[in-house]
Amino acid sequence: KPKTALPNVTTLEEADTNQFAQDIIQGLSGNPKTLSSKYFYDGTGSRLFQQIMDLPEYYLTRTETEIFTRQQEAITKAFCAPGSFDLVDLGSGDAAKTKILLRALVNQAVDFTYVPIDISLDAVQELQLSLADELPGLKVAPLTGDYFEALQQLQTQSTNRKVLLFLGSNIGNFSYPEIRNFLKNLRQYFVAGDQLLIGFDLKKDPRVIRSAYDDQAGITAEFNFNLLRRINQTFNGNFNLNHFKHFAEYNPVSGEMKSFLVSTHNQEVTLHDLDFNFKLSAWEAIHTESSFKFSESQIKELAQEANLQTEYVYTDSQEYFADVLFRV
Ligand code: AVI
Repeated sequence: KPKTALPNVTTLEEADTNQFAQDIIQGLSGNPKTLSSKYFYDGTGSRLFQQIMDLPEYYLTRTETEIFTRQQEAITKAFCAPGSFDLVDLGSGDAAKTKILLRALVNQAVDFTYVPIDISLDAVQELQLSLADELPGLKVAPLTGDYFEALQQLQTQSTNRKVLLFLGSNIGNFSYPEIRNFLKNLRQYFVAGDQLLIGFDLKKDPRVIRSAYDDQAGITAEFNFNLLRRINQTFNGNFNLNHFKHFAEYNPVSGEMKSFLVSTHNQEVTLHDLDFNFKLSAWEAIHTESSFKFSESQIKELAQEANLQTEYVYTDSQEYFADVLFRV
């Protein structure tokens, strides 16, 4: 990808190809085999995810949009303490949901700066253009790259109070130890009075959850396959996509929604540029993603462990999803 940026986008590190290579070799050498879902999001992957968010089965985006649409006043009021603040949006993407809150804040003439942070430079640039068009008065200071590097960068350029958004159940793509670690790391960038609004997908009818990750149109399967396509392209590999099946399984005890690519044949795959080859047995699975679902008590427990105060829990009419506001 070209390393170009709009003049006022601060570019941190490009997705690190060495790290990608290392993670792939490690994941495919292990037992069970794994690939990290953080590598889903190249250009094609991000476009497929946009399509997923519009699928009838994928309730997450719609329910969080409902929360923001119906409760925008309460949510934005809860952000506003005296003085200006930075509204930091981790993994902003196209910010479709955040824009509901941004519009409400702009309409209330609140003094704040919007700081979208995304790993994808393309996404941040597109967002910046669309915001200039849709909310011309808004102050925007985007950052791209790794979340924590971006937060570090933000420390050097602003001393404003922070309200951090981590929406869309992105937190569900972390394991519990990763969530604990993430919240602990975040705390380093906060001072007393800062706030966090985190979107959690809630436990519900297991069938509703499973079909969100195994849609009729097969877009989620494509999204999963795209990871193999990306590896083929990046490292001159020969994954044969016709020799895999997408499979998604939900465990209602652990709340873990797991996605796999299952090998339909005994096969050998070579990633030429990495001088790496490995074998897959027939029906051996590669675990590609976990999307955890939470109960309210699990959320409160995580908050307590991270020493965060739970201020409000906003839910949709079906209680499918919760946006929880925490205070440091
Ligand atoms: C980005 N993340 C919250 C999505 C999820 O629901 O875990 C990614 C996704 N995977 C399959 N469908 C959507």
